[in-house]
Amino acid sequence: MQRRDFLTIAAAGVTAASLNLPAIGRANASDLYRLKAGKATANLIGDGTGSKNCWLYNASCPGPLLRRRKGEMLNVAVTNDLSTPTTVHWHGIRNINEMDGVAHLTQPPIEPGETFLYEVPLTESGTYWYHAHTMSWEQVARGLYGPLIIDDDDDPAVNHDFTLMIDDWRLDQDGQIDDASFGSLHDWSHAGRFGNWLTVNGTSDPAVSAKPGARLRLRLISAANARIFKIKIDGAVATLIAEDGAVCRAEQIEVVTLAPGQRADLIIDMDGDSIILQDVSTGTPYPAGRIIADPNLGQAEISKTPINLAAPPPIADLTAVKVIDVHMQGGAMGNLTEAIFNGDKLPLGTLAREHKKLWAFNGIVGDYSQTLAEIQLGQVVALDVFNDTAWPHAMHLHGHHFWVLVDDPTAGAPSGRRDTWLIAAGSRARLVFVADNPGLWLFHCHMLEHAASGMGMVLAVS
Ligand SMILES: [Cu+2]
Repeated sequence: MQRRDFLTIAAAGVTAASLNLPAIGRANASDLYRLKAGKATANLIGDGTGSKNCWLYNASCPGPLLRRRKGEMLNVAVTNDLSTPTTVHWHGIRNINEMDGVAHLTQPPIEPGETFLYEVPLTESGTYWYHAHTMSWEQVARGLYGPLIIDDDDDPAVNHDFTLMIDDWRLDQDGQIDDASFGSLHDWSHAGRFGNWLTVNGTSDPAVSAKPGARLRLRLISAANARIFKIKIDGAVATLIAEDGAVCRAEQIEVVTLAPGQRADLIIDMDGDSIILQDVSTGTPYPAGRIIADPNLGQAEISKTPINLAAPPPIADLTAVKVIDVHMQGGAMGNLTEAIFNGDKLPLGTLAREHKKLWAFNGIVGDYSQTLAEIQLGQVVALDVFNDTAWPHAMHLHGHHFWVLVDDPTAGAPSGRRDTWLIAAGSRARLVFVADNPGLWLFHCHMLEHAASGMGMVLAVS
């Protein structure tokens, strides 16, 4: 919270860039995508400065758009051209466990020079993303992520389908990624690593053209390490149709809150000249992209017809629910005095100084070797999460989507299922899911610094 304002470096002279993402073709024989993680330069500022110390997939920022249809396989050969191990997580996908991309839990890390073949069944449509899941607090912050869209025959008809991947980067005065601040104990014990430069699809305040009168689908994806975006939409009425890839009850919305890892799908009828997107999370509106009506593209008929959506599924039967309490403590200004780490009870100061651990679930510092609960396959589970810390946390469950129940009716529980849910400081949420996917699944904070310093454990479903 210390650096609330984005830097103003190179604020002038930024040229409009397209919102359109590069897509990579698939090799015809086996429908195989290829991603190579490597060091690359990204034009984050947009004036040609070039941020040279990025790590990207296929030298693209964000990584290439991967697009498949529901029911297909996603086959991706990931080559590690970095000098450090990596893996790829397919965020929000109800994946088979050995393809989930969590190093040391679901697969060995992909070592430098190695290639790993991910074969992911796609059982649900919607807006997802992929990102590094090894030292993600650094690898995602350097740009190792990209969008993953799964189409469905039932998708609402639109004239344009735009994906907007939003990120904040911490850049130094030369426009380079601020290397020195990686691993800052202050960030790890507070809100996480906040950036000072906002990009949408890898550039600043991009603009894209649309047919006047078009119906648009906007797919917003947050790739931030820690910042909670609030994206305000001016110039048209937006209807929220899906969150975290899953259909929700359609509702009109002016500001979309996106915690790290979350997605929101909107339908917008373009009946004016332009649509302006701004991040208003800091109190000072910050440009986040524009959609401009261009008569040269020809007129599109606004379909004033209602948006046909399937209803979100009703919540699972809770009569035989297995309740798992998750008491989250730790961090700065919290009430955690000591916690168990590798079998020893240690004071928080020792944990912080000697082990860089700051957070605990139920008095135990979390990591991928800690089992939070063993769950029978098919069981209905409620994670009763109490955020007993001074910070919000974006809790992400691998391999499943959950319904969200909250005590406070004004807190606005979603109508559909989520894979990532923001829990405010001092509040509680009940996350309900059917454990119908066997394997070892992480439940962790998607503020990536928090995950690295204790906010994550394993749910073993068998
Ligand atoms: Cu957190």
